[in-house]
Amino acid sequence: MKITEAKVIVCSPGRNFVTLKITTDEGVYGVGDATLNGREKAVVSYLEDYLCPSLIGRDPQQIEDIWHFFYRGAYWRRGPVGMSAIAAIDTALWDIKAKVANMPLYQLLGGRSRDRIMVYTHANGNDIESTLEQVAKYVEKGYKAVRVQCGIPGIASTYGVPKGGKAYEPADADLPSESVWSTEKYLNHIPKLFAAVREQFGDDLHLLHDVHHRLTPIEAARLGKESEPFHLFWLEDCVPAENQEGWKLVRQHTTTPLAVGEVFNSIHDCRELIQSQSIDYIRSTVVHAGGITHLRRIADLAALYHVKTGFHGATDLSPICMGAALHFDYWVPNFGIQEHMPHTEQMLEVFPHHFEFSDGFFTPGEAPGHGVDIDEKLADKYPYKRACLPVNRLEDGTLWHW
Ligand code: KDG
Ligand code: MG
Repeated sequence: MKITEAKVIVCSPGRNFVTLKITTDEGVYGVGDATLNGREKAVVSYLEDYLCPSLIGRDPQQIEDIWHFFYRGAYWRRGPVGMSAIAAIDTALWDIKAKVANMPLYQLLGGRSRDRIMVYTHANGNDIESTLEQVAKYVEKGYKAVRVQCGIPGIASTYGVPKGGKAYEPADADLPSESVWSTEKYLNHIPKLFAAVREQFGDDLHLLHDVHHRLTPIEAARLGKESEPFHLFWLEDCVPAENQEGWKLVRQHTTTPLAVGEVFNSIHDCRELIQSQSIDYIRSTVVHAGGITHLRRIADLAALYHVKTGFHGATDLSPICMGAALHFDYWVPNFGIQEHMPHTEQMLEVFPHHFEFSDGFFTPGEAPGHGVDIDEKLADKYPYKRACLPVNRLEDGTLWHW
């Protein structure tokens, strides 16, 4: 079997997605997600100008060798652009292998380790009251786990909270929009949200929160400590993680479980965090962390240190990433939870899929491969439109982490 075509498809059914389709001389094809929110075209160029030409004529069954050809062979290693491109190739190749084997991908990985996959979704509101209404809506839909974010008094807008009643979309402008951040106001307010959720919904609902990289380790330690009475499932990205040592400080001060990794693209980004047992959940997912092949290495390392998976699943990862992640979740022994920020009907129409949601849980479906395809004709109707992520400044104008 030989690869005859590797085509990059860019579309924007409500938001931008980059998809790689690899076709073989036997007619079997596979698809992979290559979307890097706000930097989509950089991955398109990396694939089209450098990687795709080298794929033609190769045996698509040699997934491991192809992975190393593009990782070691590039000389320049790691980084979100390169690793997202490699991930797309890897995902498409696993899709092909599973289709050739006539098996759903999870069977090829080793079979399922659970009956269904617990997901969490996002409840967001301008204030505590409207956030509680959202939580109630998702509990009603069957979700067992909900991430809560709310507006902070005195701050005009904040991460995770939509403007004007629309669905939350972070890449909101042609050029980066600017928001203002106050750590003090946030720290004084956010524990009140957790208290209100527990008060109204009791102890059984799994409660999550995303700090989105905005605190220093000692500030995160304070939030972790103050959150302890509300038994969070996790506190996510409480500090930026380039300095992996910083997390040890947070860890020493709190028993609140910690999650990190949606911006990681390599096992080396989380090696120290995992080995020092500074975290509880690793969030790197298929599209940004080198595909199934590399994510498997991360999950296996994590398992040795009691760290579970909790893959990133925002809407800027395409339904293809979601499908592949769900197969991985079905198999991976140290599964924790899967994020689910629902795609719109318009997006789901472009990506026909087999995964199913019921009562707070997903199953990946039994179709051969990862079970997600792209309708190219429909995709063509939605041309790319540049959309950038915002930047964040402190109240005195200093550029901060968004
Ligand atoms: O593109 C950035 C988003 O994927 C990110 O802001 C979402 O933090 C996020 C999450 O936890 O889903
Ligand atoms: Mg996050």
